[in-house]
Amino acid sequence: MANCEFRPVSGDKPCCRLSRKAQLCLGVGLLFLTLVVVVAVVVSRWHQQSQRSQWGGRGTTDRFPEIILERCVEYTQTLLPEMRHVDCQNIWDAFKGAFISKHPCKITEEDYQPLLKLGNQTVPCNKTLLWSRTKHLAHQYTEIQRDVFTLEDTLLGYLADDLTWCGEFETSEINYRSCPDWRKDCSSNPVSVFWKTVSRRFAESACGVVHVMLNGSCSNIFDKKSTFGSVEVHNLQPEKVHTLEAWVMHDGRGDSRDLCQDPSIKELELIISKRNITFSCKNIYRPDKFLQCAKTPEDSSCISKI
Ligand code: DVN
Repeated sequence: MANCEFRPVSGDKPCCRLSRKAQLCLGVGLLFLTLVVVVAVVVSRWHQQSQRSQWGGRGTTDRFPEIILERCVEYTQTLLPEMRHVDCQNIWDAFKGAFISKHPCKITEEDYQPLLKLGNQTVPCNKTLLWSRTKHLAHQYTEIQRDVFTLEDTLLGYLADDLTWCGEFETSEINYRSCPDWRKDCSSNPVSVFWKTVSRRFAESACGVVHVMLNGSCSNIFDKKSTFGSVEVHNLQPEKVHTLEAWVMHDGRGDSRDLCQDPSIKELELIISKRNITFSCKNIYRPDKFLQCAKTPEDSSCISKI
């Protein structure tokens, strides 16, 4: 039986045989080279990752998931018990689903529809307060006048007020390092789209006399580019809202001008009138007294002109 051991055909030089030492060196060299390549890939991926998530705005608020859940329980169980039917875990899941694993500059109002459905809430007629550049004062007012609602006094506005959040495309991570800024990066970011979506719904569901608190100290008291001016004004429903009344808040230092004659207020009046909604305007010359009279309306000084 022919010997099957491989023997080179005559004239073929046997392949060179490396010494044991050379083989060891070659093995170590290959191992080292492999390691260098792996490290290079990991560092490059990390660098891309860190570069990609360097947005111009602050990152997601620390403890964002926990804050949403805590606020939801507080609102539905304590602040407004008629909302106690709401399942806060479902609310969080819907909120998360709106932005997790999605590119934070490609968020749509559709992404928030499941959350809006779960957080649907009816504000009584004549009890909606809109605002622009007067957030603190508006909330001081509704803190006293508990039957009047700003958006932040409804469940969804209460959950998200003053928070920031965003995710990253194709990862389930929340980005706590940075989020897109609506001016520097993109307007279709999770926070801006949220406020635009809930503001639209808030205006659409308003009825009766709607009030808006405006800042008389601003150069343009009514700003068409603000959320109030670009979203809410255009989503009030004339079939349900018969009057929009503007409260122009003075700085309280004795300015006696009639700021309802301001050109920007006249612009607001024209937009609202064209939408078949009656427009009225009041100067609130003394915001401090305005709040005091909300607290103690029976006070004799509250019957006089504010
Ligand atoms: O009527 C209220 C409320 O109901 C809600 O719908 O929005 C109205 C108030 O928004 P506004 O008219 O824009 O009033 P402000 O005071 O100009 O802005 C309120 C806040 O929203 C500010 O903190 C804005 O951020 P800023 O200017 O301080 O960096 C913020 N904001 C406005 N437009 C935004 C935005 N935040 C994120 N994305 C946007 N597109």
